[in-house]
Amino acid sequence: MGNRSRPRATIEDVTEESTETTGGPQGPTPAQPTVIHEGLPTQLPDIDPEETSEWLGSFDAMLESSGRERARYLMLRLLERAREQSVGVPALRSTDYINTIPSDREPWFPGDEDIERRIRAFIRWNAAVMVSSANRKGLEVGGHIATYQSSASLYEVGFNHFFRGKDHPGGGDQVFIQGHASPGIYARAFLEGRLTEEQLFRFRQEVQHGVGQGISSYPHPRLMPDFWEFPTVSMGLTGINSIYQARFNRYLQNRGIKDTSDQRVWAFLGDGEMGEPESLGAIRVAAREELDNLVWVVNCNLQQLDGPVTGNGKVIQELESNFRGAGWNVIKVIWGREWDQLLAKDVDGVLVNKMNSTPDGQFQTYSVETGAYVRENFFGSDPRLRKMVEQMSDEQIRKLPRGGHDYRKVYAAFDAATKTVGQPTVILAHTIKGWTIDALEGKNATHQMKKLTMADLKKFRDRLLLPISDKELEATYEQTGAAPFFNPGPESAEIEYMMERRKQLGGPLPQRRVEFKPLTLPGDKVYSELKQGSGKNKIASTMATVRLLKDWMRDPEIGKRIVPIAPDEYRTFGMDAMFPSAKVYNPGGQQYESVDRKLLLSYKESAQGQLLHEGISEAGALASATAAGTAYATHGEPMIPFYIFYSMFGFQRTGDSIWAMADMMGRGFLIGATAGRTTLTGEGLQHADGHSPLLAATNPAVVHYDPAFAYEVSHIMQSGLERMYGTSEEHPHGEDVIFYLTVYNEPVSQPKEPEGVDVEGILKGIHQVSTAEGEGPKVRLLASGVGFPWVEEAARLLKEDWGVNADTWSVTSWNELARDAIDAEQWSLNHPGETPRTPYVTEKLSASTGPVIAVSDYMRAVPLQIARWVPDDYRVLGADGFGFADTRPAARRFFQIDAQSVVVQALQALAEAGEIDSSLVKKAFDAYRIDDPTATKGIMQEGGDA
Ligand SMILES: Cc1ncc(C[n+]2csc(CCOP(=O)(O)OP(=O)(O)O)c2C)c(N)n1
Ligand SMILES: [Mg+2]
Repeated sequence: MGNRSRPRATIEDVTEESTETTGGPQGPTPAQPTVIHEGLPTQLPDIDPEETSEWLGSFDAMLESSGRERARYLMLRLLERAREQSVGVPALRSTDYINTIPSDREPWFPGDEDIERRIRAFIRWNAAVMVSSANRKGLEVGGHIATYQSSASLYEVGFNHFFRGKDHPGGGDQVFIQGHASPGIYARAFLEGRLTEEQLFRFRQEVQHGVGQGISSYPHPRLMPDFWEFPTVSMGLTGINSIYQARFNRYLQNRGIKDTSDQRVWAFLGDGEMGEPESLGAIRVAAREELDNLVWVVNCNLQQLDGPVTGNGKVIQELESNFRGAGWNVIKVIWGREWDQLLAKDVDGVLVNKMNSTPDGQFQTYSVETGAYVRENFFGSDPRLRKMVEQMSDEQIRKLPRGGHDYRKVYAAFDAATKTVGQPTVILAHTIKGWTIDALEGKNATHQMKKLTMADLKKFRDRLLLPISDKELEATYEQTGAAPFFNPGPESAEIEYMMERRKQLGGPLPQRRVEFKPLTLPGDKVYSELKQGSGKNKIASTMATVRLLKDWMRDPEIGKRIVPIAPDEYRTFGMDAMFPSAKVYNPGGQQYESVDRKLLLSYKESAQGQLLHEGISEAGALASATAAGTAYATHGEPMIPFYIFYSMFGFQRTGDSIWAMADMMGRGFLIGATAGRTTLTGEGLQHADGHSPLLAATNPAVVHYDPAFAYEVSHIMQSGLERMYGTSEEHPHGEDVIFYLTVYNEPVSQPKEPEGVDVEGILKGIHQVSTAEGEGPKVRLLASGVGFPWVEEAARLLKEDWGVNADTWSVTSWNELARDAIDAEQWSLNHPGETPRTPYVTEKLSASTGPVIAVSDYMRAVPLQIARWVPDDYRVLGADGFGFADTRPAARRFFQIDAQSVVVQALQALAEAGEIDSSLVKKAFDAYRIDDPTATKGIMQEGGDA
């Protein structure tokens, strides 16, 4: 012990050394033992100090006589024994840098290892040749060779022994394939006869041979809808999406919609990719919900794009502690079988210690160096290590393989993963990037290498033992600029074997299948309530939307297919009324008495619950929406996500996930509630959404609406259901779009639906609400969403105060109007000599005259999208800039989007057109003080909080 006389550490000298001593003997007195670092506290009173002291004494004696290695071994054995005897001790956060499954516990390997090696060699070759050919002179469309070469064994064990195809009686597995590994997946599909040689030659050429005739760079269901199921190349999304996919499978099971009990989700990720917050951010959800239907395989080639993932550290160890801490089953596959004999000789742990203490950056260097270098540097540091390899040649040392390339070790890991109950599993596989291609292996620049020279190809062929002659290689290279593909033909033993394996496992993979199930959609009756208006009351469009949702949920056909999703805001959106009936989904049910159990609307969780209450994770909620919105394809069960969120935290926060959902051809409703830059007044800058429609406009699958009235909401929601879940001549299986509605929490008077309302206009994006009557100058006022009452008020002021007549129009979708106009122009471009097609907005506005003033609670760029096609003077007001907290009138005056600002803008347009005297503009400006927000002090508002 000692060291008690050492002075207390001051802040300045709290170095690693001093912290170590303060936590040790200097710290708590012996009567209060230290708390085990991150483990269970040992603060229970010592009931037998004598016995304790004997144990400690024996430990000290053993340490003295046998040394630290032996002491460590015994401690670990004790921990293991304690666990065997069900004594609760904290788990270790990480284990030694060796395989989790010792060689004597590896299962019997049921395959033909030799034939599977040959299959792997063919696939490796074709994958590399495909990428290399796509980079021949004059084409150079890129691609990645090295990722698949590092992970071929991982995939092939899966394909030959584990992944279940769509025809499996259990429904098949769902496999997320690492984006950059796609060449290997195409190469396998080629051998299986699913892709032709011609298609391989068209890798990354998706239009020049005819649209859809090439094959896509990465997994993109939208581009190859019969092939890919899950888009993965935006790093990180595989992590979160696969977790929520596995969870959603359980949801379908628990709710009695589909038996998914025999379906597994596999996700392949890169070790660099684990740096994305979306990769690790949701792992505790998987553990909490005991998703033993989920297996992750992290391909730890220690390299990302430009260099090592953690040169100074050990990424596998770091990940192990993360996953263990989160409650996952972790299986490390670090070393190939050739190391087993060395480890068996490692009686004093010196080899394990060397493995534990060698940083990843150094392992990278060993992977490219000679055997002599490894002997000198890895084994040379200790005479015991040196001795261990003295019988081995340099070549044998150089070839000591990593576990991720050892087929049997990988098989053992997959086998253990599929037998694990109650926990998700992560397999951390140690590999070399570019393995088997000498020119690429382990080099920092490997990721970017896209082309192999003749010399590289020959070496690669030799290493794979492929029967391709130099002559054939050179002749084809000469002819096509690329090496020949290799396919021994369907009658060869290898292809027969692989086909048979797939047949046993339920058919080929990946595969996307849409077995369309038509739904009987609710009739008009369910929509009638919203069309009645709110009478004397005011209701916000959020409430109107939620009301319709509740009615949908009562529908006998579609009711159970609706998947309401919210991060943490059901109450905010008035949806807590659903708690008692629909209940919050929790596979564990509710094991506590709810604090509000005596209330009518108490919080209620159930394994059969319908509501997904995600906790504060928009990324998780969106991943749920994705799993639900693609269930029509991934499960043959159309499910209808209704994901409601603060609009500011939708497209801005999770836009990339929405993009992936669109790639997957997901469908459903995204409801951006509390929308607008000035409507959620109290919450301020970070909450004030003045631009989500613009972000939504960038996603071609997203149909955005900004309804003003409840009756518009009802038509829009009905149309969404019909377009996405109904059938039409053009889209017999429904349309692959996502509906995005921005709705508000400002209570407004909801008018009854006018007789003969222009439904087509509502759905296409614009309809006229009122028509100016009487003589005098005329303007047209356009507004969307919560902005409509401002133009209604402006029309009144214009008439009463300034003698100007104004038509009012509700623009339900600026985005759709702009898209239609762009389509029209493109059509015209493609039909030279024919009468140009008139955009819908132009057609609508051509029937009347007068300057057009547009306003919304968004930045000007939103209404400006249609500027080119408005057939008159067009002026736009908008809430550009950052939001802030104040009352709505103050905020709207600040941004100059309120009724008075609209009036002044309208008068200015008329004055410039010579329709009115320009002095009126100044008069109005002075009267309203539209440049002065203080003029709105004291104006009342209702319900401004979220
Ligand atoms: C979100 C995102 N950021 C950046 C990239 C560009 N990128 C492509 S591959 C890659 C490195 C991948 O490294 P790792 O995950 O370790 O994969 P592997 O080594 O298996 O190829 C990067 C940064 C991307 N695809 N997605
Ligand atoms: Mg990597």
